[in-house]
Amino acid sequence: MEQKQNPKAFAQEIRISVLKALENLGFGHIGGAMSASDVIAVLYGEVMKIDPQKPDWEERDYFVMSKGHAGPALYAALALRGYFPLEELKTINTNGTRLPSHCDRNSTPGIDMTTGSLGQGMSTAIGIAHGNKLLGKSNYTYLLLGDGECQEGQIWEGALYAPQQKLSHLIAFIDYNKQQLDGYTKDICDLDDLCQKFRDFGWYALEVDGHNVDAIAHAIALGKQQQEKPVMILLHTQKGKGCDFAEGVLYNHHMTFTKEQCENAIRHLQKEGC
Ligand SMILES: Cc1ncc(C[n+]2csc(CCOP(=O)(O)OP(=O)(O)O)c2C)c(N)n1
Repeated sequence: MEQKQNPKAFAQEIRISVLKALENLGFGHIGGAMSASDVIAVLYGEVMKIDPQKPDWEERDYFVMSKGHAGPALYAALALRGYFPLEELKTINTNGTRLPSHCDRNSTPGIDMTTGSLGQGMSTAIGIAHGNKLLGKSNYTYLLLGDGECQEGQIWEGALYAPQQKLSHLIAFIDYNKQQLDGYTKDICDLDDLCQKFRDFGWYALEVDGHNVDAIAHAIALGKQQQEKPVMILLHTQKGKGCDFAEGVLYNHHMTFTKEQCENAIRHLQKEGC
């Protein structure tokens, strides 16, 4: 088992590594990678029971990145933790790579589930959590959903099923950045009070500032205290957070950018520090 990382500094490293990785390509899913960097940093920096030397260790905690297009942020965290060399990040989304644009458990050390078709990660994470429960194991399954993704019907089948099975070792997050591929979620199919909706379905649900690493860690700790219900932590985030050419931009889901934009954004993140 390896050492823990300061999650605030780790989140900035993840953002910087994503930009360095995509710099040569000149395009990528910047918005949703940046909004998810803080929760990934908390999980892979201090919360999850993992061993980068043994990605398939059966006693590990599992992570399902259901919004699979944010793969680059997860790859950055995995590389920084030592699952594979940092230089490999530069191969993202190129021929022959182990790092396809969307997560693939058969390609990448440390990726627990193949994702990209939105909605499916809810079901697969429930399957992992339920399987581990049936085996009498105490490891946790973590799941990250997008808010636009929550417009998928499959999410709500899972929302019904997980409380029925008392999957208390399933801890889910929604990256509630209020944007999806082509606009604001409220204009396309409004999600309204998602926290209350999950409570009504029988989850232990709470909401926090998704860029406050201490608040995220505290919410996870609260979730772990209860033994009966699956946990849903709604993360209020900003799409593109921390990347100056993406933050506050409406169409920042999949963007093209220049090397100069990347370098400036990296400098900005480095100046911001932690
Ligand atoms: C089933 C399915 N329908 C459509 C898409 C195309 N798609 C990819 S990302 C995306 C928007 C997702 O928005 P959200 O879940 O809010 O992600 P985030 O903003 O956090 O990146 C869409 C529609 C898909 N991948 N899967």
